[in-house]
Amino acid sequence: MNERVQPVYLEEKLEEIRADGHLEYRSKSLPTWCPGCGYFSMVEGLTTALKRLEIDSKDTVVVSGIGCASRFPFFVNTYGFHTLHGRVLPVATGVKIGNDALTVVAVGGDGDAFAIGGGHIPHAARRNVNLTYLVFDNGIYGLTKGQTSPTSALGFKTSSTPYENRDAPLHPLMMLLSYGASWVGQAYAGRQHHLADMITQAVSHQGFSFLRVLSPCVTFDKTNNTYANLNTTVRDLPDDHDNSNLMAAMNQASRDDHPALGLYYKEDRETLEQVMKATASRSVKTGTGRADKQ
Ligand SMILES: Cc1ncc(C[n+]2csc(CCOP(=O)(O)OP(=O)(O)O)c2C)c(N)n1
Ligand code: SF4
Ligand SMILES: [Mg+2]
Repeated sequence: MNERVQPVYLEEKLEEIRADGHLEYRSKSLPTWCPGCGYFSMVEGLTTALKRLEIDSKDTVVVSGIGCASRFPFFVNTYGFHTLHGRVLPVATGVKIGNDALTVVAVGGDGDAFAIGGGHIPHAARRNVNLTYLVFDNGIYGLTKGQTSPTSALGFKTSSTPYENRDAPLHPLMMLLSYGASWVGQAYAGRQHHLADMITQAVSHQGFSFLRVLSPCVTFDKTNNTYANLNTTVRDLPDDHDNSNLMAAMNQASRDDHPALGLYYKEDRETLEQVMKATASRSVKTGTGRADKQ
């Protein structure tokens, strides 16, 4: 006979949630996302990661673009910057260059990242700016009521493609790997503990870390990136995946029929801030750049 399921009492659950202290990273504003939106997991994931890494709120800046995903800074108790559509990375890069003691987390949706903001990603990646970029990929424009995005599936019927989407989707992981991102991973809003682990790793990485988070838009997508579909299609990266091997990472990233979760690729190399400091100290030593030497 099946054991009876024991009830979970609200007070006990609240005590459990409060116990590890990550709630101190939540702001006083309740998220305004639709009930069931995958984005709630990201708030849980980032606050858990900051607590685990013992990074002070006052030393953290969360920068976002525009979109449902980009409302994120309002819901965390850190410094925040809600910028313009597609401009999250230039602003986040500026914040990091201005004060490299800060932990900088850039956040946005798939439209913000790969449509209007697509031109900025390769440069942040190749320069290895020491920040984390979390892209919440729901394959749709949520905020503007459900148009196709650059990651929408072929055949997807949306408000901008009432017959069907005929534009082939981009491959975000393949793009980031070829752009030279030094940390590339994938997570899923429906696997919250794994998501928190991945955000923790991404934030700890010294260099440009890119985490794509697959996330259902429960309001405007009833057919594609639903929890029911993603629960059956996502898989883990194979145990023997070598995340120092770029070709192995690309091989896994190209298989988007069953998207794999985990760390695809990681490499340690000089960050933009290190390059800039080295260049500045060379300039001081050689005197180049001084008006009296020109
Ligand atoms: C310059 C500019 N162009 C267009 C818009 C309208 N707009 C706001 S959010 C958005 C797309 C949002 O989609 P995504 O980035 O995927 O975020 P989501 O809402 O799905 O989280 C668009 C086109 C805008 N705000 N500014
Ligand atoms: S419209 Fe979609 S992406 Fe936006 S909050 Fe609602 S469920 Fe989330
Ligand atoms: Mg989107």
